[in-house]
Amino acid sequence: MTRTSTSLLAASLLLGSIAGLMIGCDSEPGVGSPCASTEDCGGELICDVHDGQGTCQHEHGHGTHSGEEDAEEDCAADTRAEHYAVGLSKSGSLVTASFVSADPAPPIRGDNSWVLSFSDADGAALDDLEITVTPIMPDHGHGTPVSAEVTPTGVPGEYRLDPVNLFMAGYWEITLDIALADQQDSIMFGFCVD
Ligand SMILES: [Cu+2]
Repeated sequence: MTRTSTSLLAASLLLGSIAGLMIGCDSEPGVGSPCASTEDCGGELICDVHDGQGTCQHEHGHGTHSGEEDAEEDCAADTRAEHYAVGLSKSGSLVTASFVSADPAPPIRGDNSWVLSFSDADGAALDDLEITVTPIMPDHGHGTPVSAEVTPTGVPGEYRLDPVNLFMAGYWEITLDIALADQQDSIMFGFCVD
């Protein structure tokens, strides 16, 4: 092998592992990264595909797909999940976020488009927010490779989050990290999708 091809190979290996680290969780590169088949996932991970979107996962309850109905039943009874309604709101230390709409409603497995209204403790609409949306499945230890775009709707304090990608049936926690001026807040909604 020539020197050039060796360093090219090293560079591509390095790039590959960086990409894996960026997508996966910090301790286990690979978990949550997109895949077409199990060969794309290293080690003991399997490629878990739902609705044409696959991510590398540890073999968990529904990894074989045979236990999927059980997972749904468990999830419907999950006391952590909120019941979606227009006006459903959660407050952090500074900010309150309320649902203006969800499309579809209630949230489903797959892509969701949400509009939320953000206000301060006095109920005043908050603009110029920087909002990061992070959906995870706490019981499976993974997120989604699809990131939601956040755009102001034009109505004061209102932002559209789209797509909120909840690609697997079960319980999801969607965390909104909010930066306003020099302060930070965080709000979490939990939903069960099937
Ligand atoms: Cu999962």
